[in-house]
Amino acid sequence: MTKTALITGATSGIGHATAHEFAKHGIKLILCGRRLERLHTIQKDLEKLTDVHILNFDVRDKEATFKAIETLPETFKTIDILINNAGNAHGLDPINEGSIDDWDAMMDINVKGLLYVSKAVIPQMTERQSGHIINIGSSAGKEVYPKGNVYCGSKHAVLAITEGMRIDLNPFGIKVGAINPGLVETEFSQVRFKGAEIADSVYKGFKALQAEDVAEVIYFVVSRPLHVNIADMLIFPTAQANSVTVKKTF
Ligand code: NDP
Ligand code: 8X3
Repeated sequence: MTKTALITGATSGIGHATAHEFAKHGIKLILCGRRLERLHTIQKDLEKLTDVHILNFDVRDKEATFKAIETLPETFKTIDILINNAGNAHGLDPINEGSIDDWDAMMDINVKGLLYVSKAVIPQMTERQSGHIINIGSSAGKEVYPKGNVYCGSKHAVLAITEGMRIDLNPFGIKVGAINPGLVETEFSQVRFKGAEIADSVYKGFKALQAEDVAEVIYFVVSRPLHVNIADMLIFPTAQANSVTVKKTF
């Protein structure tokens, strides 16, 4: 039977690549993001491969999140796979110098946004006693690095919430897991450094993970047999050993 996946943060990076990977395998898509024009362009592109519906909302907006998911058309109402991917780092500052706006953005998007979307989708999964939730965590959810403070906190929270979801949704036969990448070359650093020049240097001197590398792993995870749940996965580029150890050519 054709499955339907809802992917947050599908306008760019890992979410966009995952949409493409799923479309190649005929999975129906509900693609979410704030940048409507991009959603339209991606929809047009992927509709050559599968059915695509777009939802334009900010995951920080509780009401908009619930409304978007409640008003899905009948043919997209049954969500088999939820990919909680929307998120970013905002800033890289020691805790004594960090911006409260950046902290709000990371906690509101990476943690609370993930919870809002999950709250809107989980009831139909518990009712059907089936479903698969994948939360995109990070290596930053496994170890804290200098100046990573609140971003690392938000991703540690994602991992704790993932474990909690897996326990609480266990009686319903719902799969829950986290995929935790290291350095992935996406718009992530542009957002983190607000377009400043330093963003261009983050992936220089080594081969970072590409969004497609992570997307292939996500498809592998969702395509396992019913009795197999990949609960947690840490993926680094070969050049990276942990958050602060990266073998560069200069
Ligand atoms: P991108 O910046 O390329 O993509 C982020 C996506 O999140 C965009 O599609 C963006 O869409 C969406 N998004 C951001 N804020 C909101 C919001 N308020 N409401 C709705 N959607 C939002 O980064 P990545 O693809 O790299 O990041 C995806 C996930 O992977 C994030 O959770 C990130 O923390 C995680 N990650 C990234 C790593 C990396 O090195 N790149 C490593 C480990 C984890 P739009 O702006 O259109 O709303
Ligand atoms: C993104 C990876 O190391 O930039 O989650 O925090 S890192």
